[in-house]
Amino acid sequence: MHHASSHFPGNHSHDLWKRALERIPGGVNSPVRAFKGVGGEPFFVTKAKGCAITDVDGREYVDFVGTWGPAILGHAPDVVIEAVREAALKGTSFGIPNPLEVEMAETICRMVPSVEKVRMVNSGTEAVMSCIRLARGATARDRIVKFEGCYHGHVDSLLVKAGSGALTLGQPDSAGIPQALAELTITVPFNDLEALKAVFRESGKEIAAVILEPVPANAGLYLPMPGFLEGVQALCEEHGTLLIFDEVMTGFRLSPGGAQEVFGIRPDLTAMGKVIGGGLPVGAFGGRSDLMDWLAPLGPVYQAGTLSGNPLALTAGLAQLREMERINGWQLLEEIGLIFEEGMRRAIHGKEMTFQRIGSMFCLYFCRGPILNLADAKGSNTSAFARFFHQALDRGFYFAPSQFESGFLSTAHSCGILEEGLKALTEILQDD
Ligand code: KE4
Repeated sequence: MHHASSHFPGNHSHDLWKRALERIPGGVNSPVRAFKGVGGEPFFVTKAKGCAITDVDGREYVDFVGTWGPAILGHAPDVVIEAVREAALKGTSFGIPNPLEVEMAETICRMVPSVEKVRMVNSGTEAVMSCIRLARGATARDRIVKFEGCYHGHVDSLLVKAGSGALTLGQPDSAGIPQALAELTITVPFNDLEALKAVFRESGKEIAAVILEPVPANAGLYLPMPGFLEGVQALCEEHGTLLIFDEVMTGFRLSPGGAQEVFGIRPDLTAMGKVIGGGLPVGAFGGRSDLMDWLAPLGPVYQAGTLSGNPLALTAGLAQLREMERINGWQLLEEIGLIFEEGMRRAIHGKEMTFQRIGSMFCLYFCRGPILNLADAKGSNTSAFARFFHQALDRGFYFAPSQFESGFLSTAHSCGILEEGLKALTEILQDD
């Protein structure tokens, strides 16, 4: 395995890594950062601006991850930094209603029509966890259906993998998840309406909700086949089951209204995050008023959070959303995405590789496509991916350190930067 040249003497990342391993499990605060998927040691970043990130040794990289989604305008956009700097002078947290909470709620409901009421939380996981509890409370049903390959944060009920067959009860996908809980979650392959129909035939009246990433971006990136999302929605409606879209990554990125606007589907509940925090800790969940009114203090479904609606996080998120609207960032992202896609398709022409993209989200798989579900994605040659990752990194281009993640473009990825990146990637891929 080719390892990044992170071992040259006086390499501060290496020193930090050794210390991190002493005091932080696996040296990281989130597993994907540990480079387990690509080998080698992670580098430590001290600064990020636009599409550039700088490590502790002063090396600069072009960032194709963008902190997994929030950096839609690139890192540290001036409008966000200025707004946060000003807001910080007025305090960082009140724990008392503040005007920004009203503004953010109105903004989200304006941009995402299916969301009539919304509650702020502090991470995507918390947003999804709250949707699950709300769906179970409002329907008085316990079962949940999810799709293989979709990741919804580290929610107990959703760290569950398919049992031996799609219809069998879920198996925990992590230690610490009680079997009794895992069994309430049924997992079926994405893009497989027949499997979902079978689950509904078997357990329809017990299913509180079906949750999915409308565009799965945690197993690389693959897309719903035509009619799939509509089929899922019809089955939910037929059985009184709620439809939850996890748009933590796609929300406010694929369009102002997220994937649900692109595909014309109105889910009952939506989990959101990332972009609306401008890089600060934020999540949100929302949907039909009659469902959201089940939440405390109005209704019997409890949900709370000390830092929910935090003024700094909402300042950053509102500044980012406003700027995206001012420059019509979504149009720009599509233009940037097209340039990148054309270049990537030329670079991989005739090779055992597949490039998939929607808007500013993409994945380069090291196997033949199309990739339509997790089983297809698992066919990728992960050693080839790891070699590509390190060759790109050595040339100053940072991609997600795992084949099973999505890449992200931002409005800061100028034509010049893209050309440089595509030139380097073409050289790397020619050598293979
Ligand atoms: P957080 O709890 O990490 O804020 O959000 C969880 C989550 C929920 N739903 C979707 C669709 C998500 O993609 C995520 C988190 N995304 C990962 C990227 N694969 C975050 C990166 C990480 O885990 O460090």
